[in-house]
Amino acid sequence: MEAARLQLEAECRFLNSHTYASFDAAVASSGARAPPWPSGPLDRVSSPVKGLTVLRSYLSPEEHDVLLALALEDKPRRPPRGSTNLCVTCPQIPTLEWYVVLRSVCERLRRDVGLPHMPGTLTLNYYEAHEGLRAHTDNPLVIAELVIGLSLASPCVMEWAHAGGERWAVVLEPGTVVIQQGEARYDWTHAIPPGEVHARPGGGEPIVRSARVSVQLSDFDRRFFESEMVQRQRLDVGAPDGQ
Ligand SMILES: O=C(O)CCC(=O)C(=O)O
Repeated sequence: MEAARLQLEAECRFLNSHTYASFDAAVASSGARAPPWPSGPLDRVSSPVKGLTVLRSYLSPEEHDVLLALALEDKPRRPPRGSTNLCVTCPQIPTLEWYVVLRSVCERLRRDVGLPHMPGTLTLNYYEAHEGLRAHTDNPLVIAELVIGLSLASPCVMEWAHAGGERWAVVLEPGTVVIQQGEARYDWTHAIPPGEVHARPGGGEPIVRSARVSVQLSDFDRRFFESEMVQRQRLDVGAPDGQ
């Protein structure tokens, strides 16, 4: 498994360098600009989860609003799916508009927390107020180590659990950035409980949820997109019941 994971990391880096070269050329000729970087101190949440970085209020309001508008523009028209959220994965960052702002946020993360590179696959998660996400660890044979999540639109609680029984929970406010590496990525699960109200970890006013979006950057093995499962889902997108 270790060899497969290392090969996946190397392939993703190779593919990314090609994708970025063509995007960078297009950005330069289009004159597209990302929102200015915010100033102010880094608000880093301390946690017992090794390899996890949680940065509160990391996105500027302008970055937040640009990303939310892009995510809502790209939202597939499908009915809510009960207790679990709608998730869309794009093999590459789909447009220049997405690239410009995500590239800028990743450059800032490199400056602030030493982000090693910008991942090249975009996953959008859409939640209705009552929807959650089951406890899981992102599959290490499909997704490389580095996973970055940007929280948008409304707050929720994310729960972390270690196989050894340790647990931790954190509020993800709009504008929070979560980076998973190392143990956080491989030895802990993360989940968002369903329900329109989340108890605040440590007590205090409960969180009344509304629709939420998360933008995730990671490196997927391209074989995933060729897999039968994904091809079947693609064919199903236009099905009459929308599922
Ligand atoms: O919505 C989030 O913040 C987390 C999403 C996630 O964990 C996933 O897509 O695997």
